[in-house]
Amino acid sequence: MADKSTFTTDRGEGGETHQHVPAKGPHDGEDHLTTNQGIRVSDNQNQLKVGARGPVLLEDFALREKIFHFDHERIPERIVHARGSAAHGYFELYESLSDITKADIFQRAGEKTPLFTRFSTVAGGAGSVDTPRDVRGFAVKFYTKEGNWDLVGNNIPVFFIQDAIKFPDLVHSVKMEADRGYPQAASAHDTFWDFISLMPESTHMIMWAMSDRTIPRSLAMIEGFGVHTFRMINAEGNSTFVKFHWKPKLGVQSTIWDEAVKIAGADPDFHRRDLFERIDRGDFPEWELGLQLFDEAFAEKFEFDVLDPTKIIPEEVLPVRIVGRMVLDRWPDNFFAETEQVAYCPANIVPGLDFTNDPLLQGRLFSYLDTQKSRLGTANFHQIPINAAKCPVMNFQRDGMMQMLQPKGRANYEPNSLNEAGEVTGPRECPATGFSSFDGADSVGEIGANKVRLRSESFADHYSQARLFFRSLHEAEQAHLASALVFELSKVGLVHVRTRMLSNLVNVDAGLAKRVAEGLAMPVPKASLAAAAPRDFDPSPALRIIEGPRQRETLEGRAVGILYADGSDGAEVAAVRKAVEAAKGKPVLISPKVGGAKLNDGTLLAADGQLAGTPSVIVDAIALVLSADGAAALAKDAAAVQFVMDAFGHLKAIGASDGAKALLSKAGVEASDGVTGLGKDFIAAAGRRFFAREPEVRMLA
Ligand code: HDD
Repeated sequence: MADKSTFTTDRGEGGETHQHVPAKGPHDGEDHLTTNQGIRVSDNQNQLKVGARGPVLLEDFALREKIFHFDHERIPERIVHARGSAAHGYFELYESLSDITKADIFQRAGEKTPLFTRFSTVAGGAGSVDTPRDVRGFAVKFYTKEGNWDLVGNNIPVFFIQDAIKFPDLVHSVKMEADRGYPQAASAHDTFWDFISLMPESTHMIMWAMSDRTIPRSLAMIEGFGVHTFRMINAEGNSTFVKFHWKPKLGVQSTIWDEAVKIAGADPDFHRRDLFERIDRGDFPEWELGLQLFDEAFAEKFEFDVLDPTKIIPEEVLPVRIVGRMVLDRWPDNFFAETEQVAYCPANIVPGLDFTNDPLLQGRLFSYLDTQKSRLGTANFHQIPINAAKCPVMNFQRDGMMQMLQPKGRANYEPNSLNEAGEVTGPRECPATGFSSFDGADSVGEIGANKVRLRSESFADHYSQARLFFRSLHEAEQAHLASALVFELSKVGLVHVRTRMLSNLVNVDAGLAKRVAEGLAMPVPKASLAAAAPRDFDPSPALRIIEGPRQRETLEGRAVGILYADGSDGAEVAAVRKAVEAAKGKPVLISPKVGGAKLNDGTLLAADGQLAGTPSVIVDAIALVLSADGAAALAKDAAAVQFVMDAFGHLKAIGASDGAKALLSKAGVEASDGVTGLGKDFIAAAGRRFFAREPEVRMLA
């Protein structure tokens, strides 16, 4: 077979000859293009035709195989959490927990366990934007020496519903509406609020969903929660209850709603890109693993049922014990092979951990295994490298579609006596080291003797913790939450749904209900019937972001946009850039043209982004390093004016050179906290948002 790197195609018209030269490659080495059957491909540019202008031949197997494979490239997207981004990393244990659990991953301080973590939105499809108002999935697959442990949580510690049987209804209501096929990735529509207003148990989760938690600044700045109460079992077989927490090293930070909406347009992949770039530049995202550990006596006296997934245990009541950290330090080689094919399942746990009877968790234990078969097409999905355990896997499960293993020998059942001595061949069960379930012998594990379709009375209080959450927030966050409710309910056409939702809100907080009703220009209805009267608890500062224990006002891990143009002072640009880097921030150079601008010292400084394509919503603070002429020119450019106006409206620090005045005044920037020169005070301000400015720039509920 001729190995042609250059060939000629006779176009057949006027004797004209068309030369096609494929890009140079290692054609004489080992890297030959082949079909999936290993046949070398001679031409990957032209299909086999009867003459240059003739029909295609069916015998072109290279063409047919390639198109056939392409036609089947997509697999069903996840029914929820379809949009996600993931990375590899490790878990490092700080201290041995051998007194509490026998799980191998928690035995030896300093030991690292590889893991793969996927973050996701819930409602939107795989191609939807990264920044809708939505819960974020936080799923971690630990490849432990005793098999895979999946901690499949969210960035919110509670859930919408108490029984798994309601999950399909919840998801149907939030996804695009059945008849019209919209809206995509948005809860602000009739069916969602219709369902929610009829499900009082969702009220606590709704408070979180309407709070700033659902519009995070970065995936590296969200908390994670295992939600359910689990058990840890030690070598003696004793059980300790546990709730899992992930605490981000960079602190918890959110965007402003108007900002999140604009980011969706500016960069639909905002969170994915951000995660990729952090890892790419070596700023590895990091979280600490925290545990809330408690015993039966605590569970007995706690005001709520620890099996109820719509309830938290406030950190002030039961502190979070930090036991290790997770570092994400490697982006997947291939998005599809890893991020798309990874199959999490809450039922994947290891000896030393156990479930509780939380009815939502119990339902999840079925759902995930089932969905993987549907998505990945075969019961052998566990053999895909990203899902494969990194410890020996031995059993007699056999065959099935896409079987990748070739087990040897005659034994495919157990017990057997197939070897010459008449003994069992192959792996055996092990009562001592195998996974065993806690015997349930405590008041939390107790199982009623009758088959019933009942919700426990102890799950009946739907409002007290919703109230606790709302009242624990900073006043700016309360205003955001109230405004989010107004925004969402304003998109609800069915007036009776809005009214019913307001009735539920009266049970949460009369002031909140009044603010939302005023925002909708509707009367406040009577409180809806509550199964249990709401109670008052001491606020939990750990629940607030602003001025809470997880807020970090720092430039570390944050970005500063430096806007410059022709005539800008080169020394000033350099100084701001250096100061941002010294504060562990990321400078982003922005100028009207990506090739750069000519500074006053005559040098051409290339930009990271073109002004029109790099709005201020993608950075945390802005520095305007402009000459008077430069600012006057930019004052006539909508992108520049919007750049500054948005930074001000999104409560960011603005540092400006003396020359920048014309642009500041065109953008309506007034003297305000956080509007500074370019010196130290700017760097000090740049890691913060100025919430006190908000009433000047936005009407909130
Ligand atoms: Fe779920 C995916 C988290 C309740 C059924 N869920 C999924 C993912 C996360 C969660 C993070 C994405 C995993 C990934 O990145 O691939 N889900 C939760 C949390 C819940 C919860 C924290 C409540 C505490 N989920 C829940 C219930 C059911 C499901 C009650 C069904 C009874 N979830 C699924 C699923 C998904 C899923 C349909 C879709 C894709 C997948 O599993 O692999 O099985």
